[in-house]
Amino acid sequence: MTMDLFAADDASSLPDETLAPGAMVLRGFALPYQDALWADLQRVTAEAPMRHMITPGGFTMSVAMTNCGLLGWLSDETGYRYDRVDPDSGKAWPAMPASFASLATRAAEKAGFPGFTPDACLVNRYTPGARLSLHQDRNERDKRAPIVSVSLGLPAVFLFGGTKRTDKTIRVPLQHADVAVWGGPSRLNYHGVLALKEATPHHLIGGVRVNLTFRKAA
Ligand code: MD3
Ligand code: FE
Repeated sequence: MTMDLFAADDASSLPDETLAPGAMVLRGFALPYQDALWADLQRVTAEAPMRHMITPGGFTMSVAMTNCGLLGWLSDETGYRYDRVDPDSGKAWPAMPASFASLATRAAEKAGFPGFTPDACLVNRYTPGARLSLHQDRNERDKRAPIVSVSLGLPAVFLFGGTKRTDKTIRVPLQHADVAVWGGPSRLNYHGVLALKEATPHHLIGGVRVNLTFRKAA
């Protein structure tokens, strides 16, 4: 019998999957949005450039970040928090583009979380070698809302663990335009991203990986 999981027109080449209760990967879900997302991201980064934040432990993060929406995620010597003001400009973060918000709402709905209206979008940019060590996302006030993440550009390996740091982790490959939704019982699971490998540049995004994470932070 011939498997039809990897049909020729499935750009992601991997099937959608539920990783744990509340955690779903929607393969290629962002493909119809990719040009709008990329154009809108250029406007966001023109206003709030990517920067390498400092961890509370005094290390410079290998992942470069910026934000859009009402609230932006920040790290500095004093800790992690959300703030309405970009400390580099002293101004509010750029507004969340409509293309970003509608993709996030539709993906959340498909994964079983209707009515998701994010007020924060953290933009992460990985160059080869950049990584995100195992952590929980717990700075958001409303833990009932899911987090939606959109992968663009080079592929990466995502580490998905349990609710304790020492729980077993699984490795999940994430490709261009894959969208993941993390909510319900998975909302506080530990997770991270392995060091990005050098690869042939993506035709739209180039030789980097960009991840958009949508949150309800207020
Ligand atoms: C699993 N970013 O910015 S988002 C982050 O690819 C972050 O840049 C990763 O982790 C990235 O905090 C992955 C995926 C994600 C976000 C929240 C989660 C996975 C999650 C919350 C619970 C479980
Ligand atoms: Fe995270």
